[in-house]
Amino acid sequence: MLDAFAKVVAQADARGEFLSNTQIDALSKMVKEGNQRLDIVNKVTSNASAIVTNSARALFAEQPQLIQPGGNAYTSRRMAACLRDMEIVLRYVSYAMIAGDSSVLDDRCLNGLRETYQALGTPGSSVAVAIQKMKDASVALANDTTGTPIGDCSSLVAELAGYFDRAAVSVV
Ligand code: PEB
Repeated sequence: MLDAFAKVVAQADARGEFLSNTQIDALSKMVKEGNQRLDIVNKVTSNASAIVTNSARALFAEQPQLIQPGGNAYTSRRMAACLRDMEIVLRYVSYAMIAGDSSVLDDRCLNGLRETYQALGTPGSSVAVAIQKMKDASVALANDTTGTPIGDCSSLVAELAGYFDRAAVSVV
């Protein structure tokens, strides 16, 4: 598991070189935006339960067959597994966001997930829709400047969206 700093060190060390100016500039930008990054992670983290529940509700409204007899979220056991899976993905996205690097998400959550869903007979495409809904909710929260100083968070929001996209693509 790497963060943005460890990643750059690993890359430079693999070449036996000092950090490049480009690498230092990118890290410098990351430090400057540190408080905004923390705010975004805090918003996602403190609203995790609402993000998961609302996204699940929206998924089941669009794909009601999932909660009908024979559906992949039918019976409270499967429903619980589904909500838990969504929460796990959101949690790892929040870790990637704080680290500024996707490796924790890739290695500990997404690696092998598509195959797991295939083996379980759980529709990966529906999981991807659930993840996209969590992305929309999280991006909306990150863009909501109520009560916070207005600054340009667009690159951080794009980074956040990118982690969700990465997760969604990996299960289809
Ligand atoms: C991944 N999900 C399930 C299982 C595993 C995961 C390993 C099988 C074991 C179990 O049930 O606990 N676990 C999960 C994950 C990590 C992990 C992401 C990462 C570290 O360790 N059902 C639906 C929706 C979708 C869903 C489409 C959006 O209708 C999910 C939620 N996951 C779902 C369901 C099961 C499951 C298991 C229903 C239970 C499947 C079954 O037993 O029939």
